[in-house]
Formats: sequence, C-alpha cells, structure tokens
Amino acid sequence: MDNCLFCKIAEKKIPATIVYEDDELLAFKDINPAAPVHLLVIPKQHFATLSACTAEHAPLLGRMLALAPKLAAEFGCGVQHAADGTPSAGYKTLINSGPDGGQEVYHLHMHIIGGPHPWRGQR
Ligand code: DGP
Repeated sequence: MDNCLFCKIAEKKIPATIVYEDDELLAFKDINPAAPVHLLVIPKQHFATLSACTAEHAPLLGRMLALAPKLAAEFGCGVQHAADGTPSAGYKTLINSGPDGGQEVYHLHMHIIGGPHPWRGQR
C-alpha cells in the first residue's frame, strides 16, 4: 500500500526496532512508548482498520493475539502466578479503530503495553 507508514516498516523502507517477524506478521517497538514495554504487532497485509477484517481473517487475527503472551514473556511483562495463584506483572493488548477509537496510523496494529504504568488498577 503506497504511503502507508507501517507497510513501509514491513517492507524495511523505514527503520524500526523489529522484535518478531514471520511470513504474515511483524512486531516492533512503538516510537512513542506509553510504558516500559510498548510493542506493535501488525499483519504484513494491509488492512486500514480492524473493521476491514472479516471472519475469513480470524486465523490471522488469532495469530496476532497469540503473539502477545509470547512477546510479553520475552520482554519481562508476561503474567506470573505465585504458588497460591496470585498474578503479577502483566500487559495490555489494545487495537484502536477509527477516529473515535483513537487510531492514528491506518494500518491495523495491536499494541502490547507492559510494565508499571498509571492505569494499573483501572479498567
Ligand atoms: P494508534 O493510535 O493506535 O494508531 O497508534 C499508533 C502508534 O504508532 C503510536 O503509539 C505511535 C506509533 N508510531 C507512529 N509512527 C511510528 C513510526 O514511524 N515508527 C514506530 N515504531 N512507531 C510509530
């Protein structure tokens, strides 16, 4: 897709700190991190928003989501459970969609945001 920032990152035409890549997905560090860990997971295929996806894209979306716990663990914010089951650490997964959803870059992406941050304890 011409003039799409994240397509250009996927095509390595714009630099980014890439932390994961396979045939369909790319993950890289957010340029403006909101927390100690802030990664973006994108499909290499261009979708402007989540709303451009349909049920046929469920496997791709599932793979995006399944990457979150793997990368969170690698970056030290995976959920840990004590022997009594008490959880610690953790991260948010977030997909902003459209202007009212706070989306700024119109190539589908999932944020993985981890580490201590102000919204801890909030929804
Ligand atoms: P959103 O508001 O959901 O569309 O989030 C877009 C995110 O993309 C935002 O957190 C900042 C990040 N971002 C914007 N431009 C660049 C860039 O050129 N490189 C990287 N790595 N991240 C970017």
